[in-house]
Amino acid sequence: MVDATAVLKRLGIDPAAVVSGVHAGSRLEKPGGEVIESINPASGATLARVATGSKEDYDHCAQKASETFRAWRSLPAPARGEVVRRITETLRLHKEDLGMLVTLEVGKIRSEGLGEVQEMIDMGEFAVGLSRQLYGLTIASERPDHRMMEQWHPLGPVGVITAFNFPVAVWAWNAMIAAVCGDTLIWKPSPLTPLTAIAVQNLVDRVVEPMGWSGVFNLCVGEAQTVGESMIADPRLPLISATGSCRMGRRVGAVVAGRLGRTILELGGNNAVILTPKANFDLATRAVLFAAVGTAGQRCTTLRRLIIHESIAEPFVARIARAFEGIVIGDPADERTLMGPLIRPQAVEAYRKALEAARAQGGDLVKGGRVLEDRPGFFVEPTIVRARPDMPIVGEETFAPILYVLTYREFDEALAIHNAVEQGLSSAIFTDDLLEAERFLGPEGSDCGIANVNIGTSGAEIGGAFGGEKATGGGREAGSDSWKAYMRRQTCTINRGKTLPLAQGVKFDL
Ligand code: UN1
Repeated sequence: MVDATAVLKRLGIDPAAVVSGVHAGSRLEKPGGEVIESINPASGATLARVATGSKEDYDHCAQKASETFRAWRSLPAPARGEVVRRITETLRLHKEDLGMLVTLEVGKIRSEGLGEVQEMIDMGEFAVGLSRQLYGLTIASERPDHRMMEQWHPLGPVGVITAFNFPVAVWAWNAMIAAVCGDTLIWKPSPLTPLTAIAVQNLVDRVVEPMGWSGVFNLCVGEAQTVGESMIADPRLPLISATGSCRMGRRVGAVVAGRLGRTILELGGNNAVILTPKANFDLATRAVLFAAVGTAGQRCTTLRRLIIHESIAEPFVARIARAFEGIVIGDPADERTLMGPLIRPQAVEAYRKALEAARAQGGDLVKGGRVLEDRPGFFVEPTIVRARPDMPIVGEETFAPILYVLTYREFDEALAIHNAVEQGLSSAIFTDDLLEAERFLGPEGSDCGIANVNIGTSGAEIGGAFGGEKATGGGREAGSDSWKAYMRRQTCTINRGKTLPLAQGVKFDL
């Protein structure tokens, strides 16, 4: 048994007290919102109670973030990078405990809990390097003795809304980049995972307080209706970066667009693998297992649809079904476990309902399908359903380990099935045929933000830009040039001459 109290205490959380979920520069002793409970989904037990923020508490955070922005934006970017470097170092020192807290609060298996913290560390290191870059361009000017350039300035305080399933890594995608870009932030984590957020905030505070930079990173745990709505409507925040469901994204997108603010939206996925007869089946088996069952099917990048050539469907599905039998479901803190619980009873209900719908719409259950009611916690079996692409349930993202198997005859049909869903996050093809792979990656191939060859749909590295198209929201976070969304671009033209030539040959002489 893990000593949860000891883990929490080492991360600055006293589970015997009501823990404050609001840090506006420093911890607010008595936030005014409701008190919520953090539940361990593997046991149903309460880990701690958390006081959430009221609208007024949110306002405090926004004020602090705005005030601090005015100074932070003028600190040279490499000096901001030094703050991020120290935060990253602190995360590295607390990787074990923080990873364990992810396991306790989200139910991720040990290796995935640790992997999540590693993703934060990777992000921090990426951001430190970036702090000495943030490159602009010089552009050839058409006017004599003129120079044109493009530079990037800090944008402002950023609102960061994260989901339960990557409770800390997605904060790092945003926070590490925003900070080196000269932005401050207010973080609204999922109310299902307040403790991981508070633990991260405590670690960050330990670094930034002595450096005089409290107020760069602010935290406001709270409900969507209070903290979330205040945040998205707040004109002080030029950018809202939100991860969650398409429904949530539609609301955030509409409200922020209404005030002509910017958003980065990372919403639902309905990710597929196309498996062709030319695939390496050993590789494909392992990839399908991790992508479909990893994190108990609760990643945005989870594999939900297997689009397989009809000639190989029977044996391959049998092979996957056999492999499912070897998956140890149970206590995520136990090193042997491969699949932990779902996050809460509502998620179990959604799993049950999706299977009911699949059955009613003509799907065939191949494997799994049971809720494991014989134990405490919110456990279900990983499940395979033979389905048809036109079944409405196949178009939906159910945050649970349900894999729909769809068959195809012609390669073009596979691509059509692949792209025929609302969402467009992650995708993959398994084939050793160069032309099939290249067609998948071509403009008429996968319409997703992430497209892989001989790799599953989940588990992206931070170096690339992460995000998707269509109903996934279009935002990009983490690596590549995602940082540009956190800055404002300025085009500058400088005249070093003594005359004033006008662009486009316009004459305007007295
Ligand atoms: C998410 O599920 O919101 O690519 C993020 C992956 C992880 C991130 C998932 N690196 O699966």
